[in-house]
Amino acid sequence: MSNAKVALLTGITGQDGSYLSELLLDKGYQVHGIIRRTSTFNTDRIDHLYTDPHNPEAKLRLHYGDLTDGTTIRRILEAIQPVEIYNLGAQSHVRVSFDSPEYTVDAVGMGTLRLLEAIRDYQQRTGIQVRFYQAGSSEMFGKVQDVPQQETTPFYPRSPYACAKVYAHWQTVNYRESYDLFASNGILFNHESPRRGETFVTRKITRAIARIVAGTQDKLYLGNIDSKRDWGYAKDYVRAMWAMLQQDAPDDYVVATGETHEVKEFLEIAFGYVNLNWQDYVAFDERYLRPAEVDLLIGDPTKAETQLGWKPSVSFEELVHLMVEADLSVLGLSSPNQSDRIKQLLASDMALVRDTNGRTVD
Ligand code: NDP
Ligand code: GDR
Repeated sequence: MSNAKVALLTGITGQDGSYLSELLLDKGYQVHGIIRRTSTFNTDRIDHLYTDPHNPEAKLRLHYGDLTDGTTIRRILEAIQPVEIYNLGAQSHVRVSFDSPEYTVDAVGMGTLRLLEAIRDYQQRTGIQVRFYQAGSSEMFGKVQDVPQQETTPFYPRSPYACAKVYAHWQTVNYRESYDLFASNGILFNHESPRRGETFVTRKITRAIARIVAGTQDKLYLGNIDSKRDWGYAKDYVRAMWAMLQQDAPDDYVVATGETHEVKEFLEIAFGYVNLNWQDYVAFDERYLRPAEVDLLIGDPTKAETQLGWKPSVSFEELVHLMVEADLSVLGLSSPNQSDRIKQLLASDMALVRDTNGRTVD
């Protein structure tokens, strides 16, 4: 019988799920993930971590389930008896949440409640304390009431996704205060990586650049490029999630870089990295506008820095270069401006970037 700590992740197949799994496995955890049954494989981001489950030494195990299915969540919890649960699962695309609000709110809002209810019952019945991490978002600040945004800044959500995250945030606080659960909210600002979903603006841009350099794409259609985001590196941000659950007491933390940049600046640095001018390639398509936009996000990470000892390790420019370089390398290309630092970052990250060159994404 192994003495490894057991962690359960929802959203293990996503960007953050893959980095967090790597971190937890490195620390000696037994990691269990909930995956959705899909008609095609959706485990590309964690395939490099997976070993045959018949091997008793296997440290990563996967279970079919869904945040919209409370019975299965309860069953998995009872079966694996985790001491830490990271709730990363979500329909996480803000624009799509306007198209599918009911589903988004069910998975993001009610899904969190289902997990909290399962933990509450499990903890009361067994006396085993479970530590819970809720993946909150800077989108909850929406139409911002303070600049920069801190833990005390009031929320003003501007999408079905953000409304559901606010609900999940307050339920997490409510369960902490009502049932003595160790439940912490991360309020994470945008974080990106070579593993970022292909339809978020950063990856859409870097993937398009690789295709433009390869000669298979000539235009990139975008929506609002004036909005400003506080963008960090996802691999840095999962360290903060873990640190929150190692504290003496549960709490809520903003995780951000403290810098903000327009989408336009991202374009300029990304195209500049392959010696191209973005204005020659980017065109506007109103399809990518949102009914309500979040214009400016910039976080104040002081509390995470002082209490968790957390600091980002990758600058905005390095992040952009890394993402472009990763998408180029999938196509067998590289930038003439590649530095040793980017080579190093790429080597420690690239294992599983998908070759989506031929795939349709929007
Ligand atoms: P991704 O979109 O990359 O991953 C989402 C994950 O959730 C995937 O594993 C997906 O599974 C899973 N999922 C989707 N719907 C359900 C469902 N109904 N039941 C169970 N699982 C489901 O997100 P990220 O990794 O970028 O983000 C992780 C979490 O952090 C999300 O909750 C997101 O909202 C939040 N967040 C993200 C930020 C960011 O900048 N990345 C910032 C702040 C918060 P599948 O692979 O099958 O689709
Ligand atoms: P966001 O990320 O909405 O901040 O949510 P996204 O990359 O989708 O948008 C950032 C900004 O870029 C503008 N934009 C476009 N966005 C997309 N996706 N596609 C386009 O073509 C496009 N053109 C312009 C957007 O309008 C927006 O202003 C992300 C998600 O990961 C959430 O789950 C998470 O909670 C927040 O970050 C923090």
